[in-house]
Amino acid sequence: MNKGIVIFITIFMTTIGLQAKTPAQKLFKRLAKIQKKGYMMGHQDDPFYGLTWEWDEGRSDVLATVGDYPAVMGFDLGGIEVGDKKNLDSVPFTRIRQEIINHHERGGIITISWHPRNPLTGGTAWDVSSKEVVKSILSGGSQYDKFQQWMERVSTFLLSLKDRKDKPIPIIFRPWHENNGSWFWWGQELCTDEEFHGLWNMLQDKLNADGLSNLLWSYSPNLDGNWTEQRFLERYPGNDRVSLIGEDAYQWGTEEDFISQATKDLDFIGNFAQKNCKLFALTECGYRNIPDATWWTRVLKPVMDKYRICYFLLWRNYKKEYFGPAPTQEGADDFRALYKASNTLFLRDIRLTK
Ligand code: BMA
Repeated sequence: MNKGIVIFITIFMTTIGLQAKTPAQKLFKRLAKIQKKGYMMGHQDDPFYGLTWEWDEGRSDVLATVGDYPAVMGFDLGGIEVGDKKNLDSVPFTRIRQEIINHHERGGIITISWHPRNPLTGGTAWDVSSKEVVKSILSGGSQYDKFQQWMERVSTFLLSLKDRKDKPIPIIFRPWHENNGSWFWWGQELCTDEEFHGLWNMLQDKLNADGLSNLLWSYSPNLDGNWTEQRFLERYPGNDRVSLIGEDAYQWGTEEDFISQATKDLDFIGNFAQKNCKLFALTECGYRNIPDATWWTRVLKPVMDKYRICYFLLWRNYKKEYFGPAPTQEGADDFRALYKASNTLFLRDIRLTK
């Protein structure tokens, strides 16, 4: 073919590609816009239960504390793979679907994680008794067929997430998270780099093939404190497979350790994300049961203020172990101060940003 025609066709196809935006591409644009104003507050399982209630409709500990919903809500699909009606934290999948639709309709953003059971042993996602699990579900492995069915069930649920006009709801999808730790069957010591890439690609290729154009893929290792580019790249799925890079960063030990590790990691990931045109977020964070009533504005906020993250997601408010605010919790006033800051974004701050 004539070279001129080839160039013309290439430009034409690229232009069409840019115009024909998928829901995931639109979400990317929206997040990039929001990120310029500040960072969003997110909460896992927010509309299902809180410190003093469970299963009521329309309630939220964040709403009760500050008068607005979180901008981002997180949901987990653990259990769907085996056909359970409720997820690993006893939330019915029908209710999860309904609250995803509710939050989308009110202008909020949704992120989904998945803690699948261990396909080789039948244990939980935290069953690390065998190092053969990832290998067993890849092509040629003994659990290959079973895992194909597990992915099919995830796909069916994701395909059912439609708005009132029957359009797919955009989702930040965050599988195989905290993979640099070794507490999940897909963790660092539980599979080789090659196996991890095989696992990521198998799920992503399957969901893409099923037409899920509404998934914005998030790669989220855990707080590390020792990233080098070389180490990070060993398991990074690749620029063509990831749109958002996040980190799950909790304070488990001292405040000094948390601040120094988080700062080191966010310096690295922030830089890497910017160089590679990726969004960047604290995809999970918190301080279990918030034993320090000033933690929000004294420890967490100064760390987050240094970076262009687009959101932080606090983990769920389960009575025995909670990470978000609640009106009855000692840190509630301090969380209200965090809410009032001009760079922290809740639902009302983002719902009109398209
Ligand atoms: C963990 C804990 C567990 C929960 C899991 C998945 O961090 O909160 O209780 O089952 O997340 O949500």
